[in-house]
Amino acid sequence: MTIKLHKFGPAWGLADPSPFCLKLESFLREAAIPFEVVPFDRTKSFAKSPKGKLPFIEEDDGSVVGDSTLIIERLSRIRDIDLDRELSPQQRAISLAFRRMLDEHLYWTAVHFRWFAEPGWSLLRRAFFSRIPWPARPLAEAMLRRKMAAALRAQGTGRHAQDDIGRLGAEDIRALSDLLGTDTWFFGSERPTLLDLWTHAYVAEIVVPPIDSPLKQMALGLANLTAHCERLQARLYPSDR
Ligand SMILES: N[C@@H](CCC(=O)N[C@@H](CS)C(=O)NCC(=O)O)C(=O)O
Repeated sequence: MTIKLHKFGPAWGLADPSPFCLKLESFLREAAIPFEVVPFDRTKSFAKSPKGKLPFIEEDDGSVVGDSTLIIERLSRIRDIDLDRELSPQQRAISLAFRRMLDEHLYWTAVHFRWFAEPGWSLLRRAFFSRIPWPARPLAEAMLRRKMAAALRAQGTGRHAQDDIGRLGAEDIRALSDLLGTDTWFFGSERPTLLDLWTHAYVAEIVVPPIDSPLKQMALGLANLTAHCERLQARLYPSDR
């Protein structure tokens, strides 16, 4: 029962440059679900994905499932896994609200600082587009950037001034730190909960890549959050260190 995981692949010292791919892989590792990674193929991976995005998985029976959250929900249900089993209904509700904040709000502020601010864009460009041969490279860059700008604008973040985007994202990061407090894992749990996996994915994607931003400055100033990120990285990705 080995799952095939379609993701982008290692970048910037992390298992993946996408927080969605990273949190799904963390879930598979934490829940000890066997998986193999299917190498990213620029021409095939998105076409094969049911939602046109990464990550997605293929199961033994041929099912192809997209969306990190829906995949985690499905695997948890089918395999009777509950990483939040120690949490009260109130803690589960808070966890859900925070996870949605990360997926639907913090993510977009981070997208801005990777794609539309410096030094993010220059670094992202070098990391992800340099292998595309000339003259396809500038076309691919322009096309993808246009697509990201449209998505960011439709979501709303793309309509804000950069200072506001930085402040809004930094507020989310501070809220994570405040909620974590002095606990090892959120809510004083004995082991990582879903919110721990989400938080690691987003904080690592902000702190580890060599991209400076107000989000990174905020995260680096919060010792409990950076320690939490390193703790989860050491637990689930020991050989990547
Ligand atoms: N809700 C999805 C979001 C996945 C997502 O947005 N993935 C991005 C990479 S971070 C992607 O594949 N983008 C390609 C595109 O939009 O064409 C999930 O949780 O898996």
